[in-house]
Amino acid sequence: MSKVNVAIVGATGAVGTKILEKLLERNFPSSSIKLLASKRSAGKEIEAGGQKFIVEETKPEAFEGVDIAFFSAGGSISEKLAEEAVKRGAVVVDNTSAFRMTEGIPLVVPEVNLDALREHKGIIANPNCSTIQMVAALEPIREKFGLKRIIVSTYQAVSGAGAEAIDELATQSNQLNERAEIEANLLPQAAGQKHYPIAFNAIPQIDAFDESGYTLEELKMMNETKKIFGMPELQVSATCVRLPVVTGHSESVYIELDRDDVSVADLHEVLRGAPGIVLEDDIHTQTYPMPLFAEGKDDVFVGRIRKDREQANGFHLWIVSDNLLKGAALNSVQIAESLVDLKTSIG
Ligand code: NAP
Ligand code: 3JM
Repeated sequence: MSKVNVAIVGATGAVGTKILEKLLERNFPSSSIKLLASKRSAGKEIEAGGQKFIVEETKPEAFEGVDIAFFSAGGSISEKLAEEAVKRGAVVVDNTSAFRMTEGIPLVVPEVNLDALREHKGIIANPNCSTIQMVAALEPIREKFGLKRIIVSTYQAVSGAGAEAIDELATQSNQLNERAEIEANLLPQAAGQKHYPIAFNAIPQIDAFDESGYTLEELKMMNETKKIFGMPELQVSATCVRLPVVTGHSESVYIELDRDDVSVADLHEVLRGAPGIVLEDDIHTQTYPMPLFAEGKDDVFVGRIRKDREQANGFHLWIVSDNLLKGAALNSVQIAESLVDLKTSIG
């Protein structure tokens, strides 16, 4: 397969827009790119990389002749249309949570488990944004020293909740500046019973609650991490929090290794030079990752690495990445690039 026909479902959204940008920026070998969204956007013109694209409505017939279809329009759209795309010969790279935990569907972060791609039967799942940056940063450590346990707290940006959530933060910030009443219509969850302001706040709920008391976002991180690492026995617990940051998720991660003879310098050594990872860890120069500076960058940034003072095999890390890039669009495009390279069963 040399050149491929591509479709992006959800092309007008926060993630879809970045998928198109990344395809063009990385010279993805496409012979055509079809932009798909809801009926509301049909006919809309989008300009990117000096080219003009016209958005079409997402219908089963739109996938005729498509080789690779990126889906990022929500789980229900993927559930309804991904199989329709596969039926017409496309390989689907799905950005939603619809198929991530389905047995037989690979859940891929290329730096971690590229080989899983070979097993695909038409659909490949892209993990949750918070999962991707965490497993990408932990993989070099896991590979060298073994991993027993992860406890993570996230500090997630509003762009992870879509284009409307970015607008809501901007509107509320203006309302606060003007001493006007703050209107909250979307977060933590559009379909939820209550909405809270995100401006100057921290909301400890992302997605709906499960009976167990965890949120679905937390369960995604816990379950997806075990699947990607192929370690059902790994102990993982997550707390996911939304912050008034536009783009860039941050994570405070506590890990326990298989060994208790590892030093901070050892972790620095394995992370330095690891693919897609940038070590920013020097307290003497106040060097550590921050979301404002990760925005627009492809890498996962790691810093504030400390050995736990009581637990010999315990370490604390601070991991930051652009949630729309490595957390979503870039990882999807890297999956598609690997598909082309591996010349798997498409085209
Ligand atoms: P967004 O900014 O709200 O965009 C939603 C996109 O879906 C828009 O293009 C929208 O088109 C389209 N859409 C809505 N209803 C549709 C329909 N009935 N048929 C076809 N397209 C429809 O959201 P986002 O942040 O880009 O996220 C989109 C999805 O990607 C999320 O729901 C989530 O499942 C997934 N996501 C994944 C990751 C990740 O993998 N790490 C991260 C964030 C999001 P219109 O403009 O026409 O409404
Ligand atoms: C990130 O409406 C939906 O199905 C989308 C919910 C959503 C997801 C998801 O569950 O697919 C919003 C933002 C994600 C994600 O990546 O898991």
